[in-house]
Amino acid sequence: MANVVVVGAQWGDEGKGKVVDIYTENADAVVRYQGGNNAGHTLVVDGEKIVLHLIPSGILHEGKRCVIGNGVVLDPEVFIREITNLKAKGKLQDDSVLRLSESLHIIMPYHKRIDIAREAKSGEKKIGTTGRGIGPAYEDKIGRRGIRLMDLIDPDVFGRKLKEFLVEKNFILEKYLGEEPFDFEQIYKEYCGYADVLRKYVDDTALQLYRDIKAGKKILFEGAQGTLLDVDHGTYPFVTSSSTCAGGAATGSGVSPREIHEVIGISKAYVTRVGGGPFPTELFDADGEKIRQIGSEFGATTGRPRRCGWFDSLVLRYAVRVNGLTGVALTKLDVLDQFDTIKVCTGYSYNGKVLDELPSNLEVFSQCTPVYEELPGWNADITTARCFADLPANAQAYVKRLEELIGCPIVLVSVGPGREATITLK
Ligand code: 2SA
Ligand code: GDP
Ligand code: MG
Repeated sequence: MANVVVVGAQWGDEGKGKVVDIYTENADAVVRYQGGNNAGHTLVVDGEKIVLHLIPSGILHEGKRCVIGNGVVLDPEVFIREITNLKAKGKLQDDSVLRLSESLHIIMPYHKRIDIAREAKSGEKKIGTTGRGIGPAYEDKIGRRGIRLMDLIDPDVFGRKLKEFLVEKNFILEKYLGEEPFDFEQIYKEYCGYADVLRKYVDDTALQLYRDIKAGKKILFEGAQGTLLDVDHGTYPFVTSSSTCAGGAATGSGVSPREIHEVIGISKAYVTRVGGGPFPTELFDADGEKIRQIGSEFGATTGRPRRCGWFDSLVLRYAVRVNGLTGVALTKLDVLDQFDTIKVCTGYSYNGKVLDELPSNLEVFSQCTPVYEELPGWNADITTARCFADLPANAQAYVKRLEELIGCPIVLVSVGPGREATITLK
């Protein structure tokens, strides 16, 4: 009966795509509830790699409904490219499985231009966004000047709203950011073309999900980015502009919080972050580079190198708390196969004191330095392990120690990018 939310427990790219693909086996519908094509969720099935940006990671399972909820901001051009690519690979043969909330907000060309121009203007203080227009699109949503999918597919409403909103956007672009303004006719024509493709996917998805739940169907919610990128609970302002935590699953889909039964946090066996902002366990030495190379730590959307560091148990404890995690899936354990010693952060040193909880003040957080515990590595290839007993003793001890430190059961261990490289524990 469980409806499950999968969330990133760190700063994103924990391997949510892989885990959602696996969990889809036991679900009837998979729902993206926030973010947009800033996300890059990688699936490796039968050796074939697929990176999804908008479409839920359940799409490779035939017959499972894939829903893009009201909390997502959708770039129609990217969505159309993604469905075209999937169809070319022989997937998504039945369009009726893919449903778009009529209430989701549309990313417009001016959102992307503003995102990129603002970052360029911010110099040292830039967030390190993906440049996909995510922040500006959410600003317009909250500012009540967004264009929703239901507006886009009605040419009259779309034309009226676009004309009205473009006045302010062009003013900001020209006068404040020194950028080229947009031409109404050009956007209108281009986006009406997208609307014609999108129309058949549009639905009242909140109602559909309500009916599914009443009929006893199981829903899997797929979070994007991670807990510390949440606009409320993350390392603000170095965050994305949506509610990445488990609470976002309810508001971003229209499903009641009473219908959510489990929350699984996905965590790497170390930490990565892409973009700016504090990261206490970040490594600037050969170990960091080794993790980046072995773990192929490069952005799945932008290709940017990810910052790498040791496992931080304060981050995980925080994720357990703000998401109410019922379990943790620990990924990329195999990336640590070739280390003699592995460090784990157990506290932060700040102003002569040791903190054991993540400070909410960014000024404090930026000045925290990690207190480490050292564990022996296992120096063995674990990629073929398929049950816990297959892991070398030191790898087992590492997993057990993390479980103890974070205070939440580790329910899955991933030892490679492929679907098969997975150990289920509970
Ligand atoms: P944005 O574009 O406004 O959401 O950026 C704001 C911050 O959120 C971070 N962010 C991400 N962090 C990790 N992974 C993301 N997806 C891609 C991936 C990232 C990529 O899967 O690798 O390819 O670069 C993602 N999306 C947003 C971002 O770095 C900013 O810190
Ligand atoms: P997501 O955004 O959380 O879905 O994660 P990404 O797809 O951005 O990044 C995770 C990367 O790690 C992808 O390239 C995955 O194929 C890969 N991956 C996932 N789990 C494992 C694992 O256990 N071991 C290794 N080596 N790679 C993994
Ligand atoms: Mg990613």
